Amino acid sequence: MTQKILSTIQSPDDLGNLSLPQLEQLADEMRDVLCNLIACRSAHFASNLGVVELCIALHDTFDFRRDRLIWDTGHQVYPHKLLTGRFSKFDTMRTKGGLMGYPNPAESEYDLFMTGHAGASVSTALGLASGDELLRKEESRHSVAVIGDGAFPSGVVFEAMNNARRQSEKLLVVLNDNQMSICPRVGGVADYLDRLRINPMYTGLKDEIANVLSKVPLLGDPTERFIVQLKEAAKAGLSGGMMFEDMGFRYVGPIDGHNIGLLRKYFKMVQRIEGPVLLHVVTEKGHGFTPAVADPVLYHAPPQFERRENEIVTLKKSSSRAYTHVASEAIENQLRNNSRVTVLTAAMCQGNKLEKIRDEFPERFFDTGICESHAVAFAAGQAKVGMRPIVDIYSTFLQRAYDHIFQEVALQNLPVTFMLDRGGLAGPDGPTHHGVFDFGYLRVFPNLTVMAPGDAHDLPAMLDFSLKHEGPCAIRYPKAAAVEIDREVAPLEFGKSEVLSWGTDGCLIACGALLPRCVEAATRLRQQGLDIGIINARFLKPLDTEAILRAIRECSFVVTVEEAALAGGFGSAVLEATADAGIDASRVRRLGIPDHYIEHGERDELLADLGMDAVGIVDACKELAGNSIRAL
Ligand SMILES: Cc1ncc(C[n+]2csc(CCOP(=O)(O)OP(=O)(O)O)c2C)c(N)n1
Repeated sequence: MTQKILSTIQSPDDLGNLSLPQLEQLADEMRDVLCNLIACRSAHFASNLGVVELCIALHDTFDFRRDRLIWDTGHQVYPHKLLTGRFSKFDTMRTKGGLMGYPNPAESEYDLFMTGHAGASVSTALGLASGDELLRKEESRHSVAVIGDGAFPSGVVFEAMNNARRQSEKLLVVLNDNQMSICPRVGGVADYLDRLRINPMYTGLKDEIANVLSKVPLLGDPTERFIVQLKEAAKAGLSGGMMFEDMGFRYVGPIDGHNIGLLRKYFKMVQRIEGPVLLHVVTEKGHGFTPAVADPVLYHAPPQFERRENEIVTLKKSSSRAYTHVASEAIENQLRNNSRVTVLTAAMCQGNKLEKIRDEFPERFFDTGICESHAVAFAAGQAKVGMRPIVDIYSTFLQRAYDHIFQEVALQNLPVTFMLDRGGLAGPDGPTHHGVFDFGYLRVFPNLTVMAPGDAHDLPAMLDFSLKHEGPCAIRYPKAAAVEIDREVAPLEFGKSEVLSWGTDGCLIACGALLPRCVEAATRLRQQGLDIGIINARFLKPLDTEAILRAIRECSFVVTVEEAALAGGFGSAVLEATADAGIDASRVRRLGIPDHYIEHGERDELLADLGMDAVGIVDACKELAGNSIRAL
């Protein structure tokens, strides 16, 4: 398909020149571009297909250079990028230096916040509206949050709604209800939305509606009439949404989110309503591409696929086994062998590879929805009465639950196991998803044991250890292929590292899955005449000070290697221990994530840029070896 219309759209201003059929044609062209992208590389897909018409209608009605728009989470922002001047760069999506897969203010004035975590849109939209109102710009601006039904039950959304009535006149929350999170949505709010869908306004029990609405005179301003109609329908119990109405929102909908004409009409109407409005829009995840509609879970962010017409696709799955697989198999074993073990995910059943576990152990599997804070506090409750909960949450999303890790778990010394997937650089998702702060944020809590497997052998042993340990534990591993280092694996011992070898010239101490790169670097250095030892730290907390300080005392230099922020991370812990022991730390070099946000790109590319691949580790060692030779 040629993008005859899309290629003429430089900005949303150009939409105003198009007729409704042309806008519909534009929607088809945008879908085609989305399909072409996924045929090149893995990216978010079904959610984007679902919001094409919604996006067109929003940009056609509002002026988001003046009005404010926040796409919650931001994974469904591709159509928005297509309409806001980024079509020509679209094929660079999610590649290093190219477009980001999430909103990015550096790319466009239409992207206000860089986002990637779910749930904050209503708060930020409310803050924008409140700020605009306080600054009293001469024209009033609208603030719009578009939020999916998966993100909607996040606690923070209700915190925002609880405050909306008092704080803004011009807030529109568009609830994009496609009945899916990544997996089917869960919980009481989901049931409530299902009930709203059977409301006569949506199902078209026109007689009933017409009967009530016929009381409203047909004369006068259409918006006024619309508002009176809404009130009449509410009085007659037909409009639904009373939960939102009771919270101070005018509830409108549900309406068909694939009908551009209807969407525009409703947007124009709600623009004129004073006070916060919740517009309930029903869409289909994957709309317009049959395989994605049939399997929206797989097509949420599918692997690259080959496209043949609209029906037949071949997915190019990666063959390598990832740490996530190793973790889910280890969890499954524990569930099988210990009836006290439970597992919790916060809406990431698919990402955490827990589907088999969900189906086999439904009573001990808990999907809380995108509610990480609740998941952690809930696990604490289970642990208190004698269960052994495993909280399986991506490193970056666990940040949401920080206070509960502290108060409900660590402070109580409860035996909760945290499995932090995607610890380290998350690749093409970029800065919102890199799990690089966890070493720093976990290390500060008394009682909490923090481990990072050096390779795939370590991970099941760490889980086993944690489930026998009387206190909370965290195990952190990356989004990467699960490499196994060929060695005689030392049994896991509390607070003990594994010394792979002692070297006479220097020592590499890895905390986590960059260990294989250290092994590779040491091999290369040996070929160049340097004898470098390797330590697999295994424990970030408690730190194996005995082995680590011995290395610092005995070797000409030590390099610590971690895929985590240097600030507060493993290397910091080593330097603290060195200073506490009164040892000179000047020959310790730390490799890790520097004090800035890391862009998106393939993990290997990013590691190479940061000097954290085997080449970078070799270079660091050679430089230090040169320095120490000169110092003699
Ligand atoms: C705090 C947080 N937890 C988990 C995720 C992972 N995640 C990304 S999209 C998504 C599903 C969102 O569902 P919904 O809001 O309904 O949007 P849809 O994809 O259905 O359009 C999840 C769980 C996240 N981005 N942020």
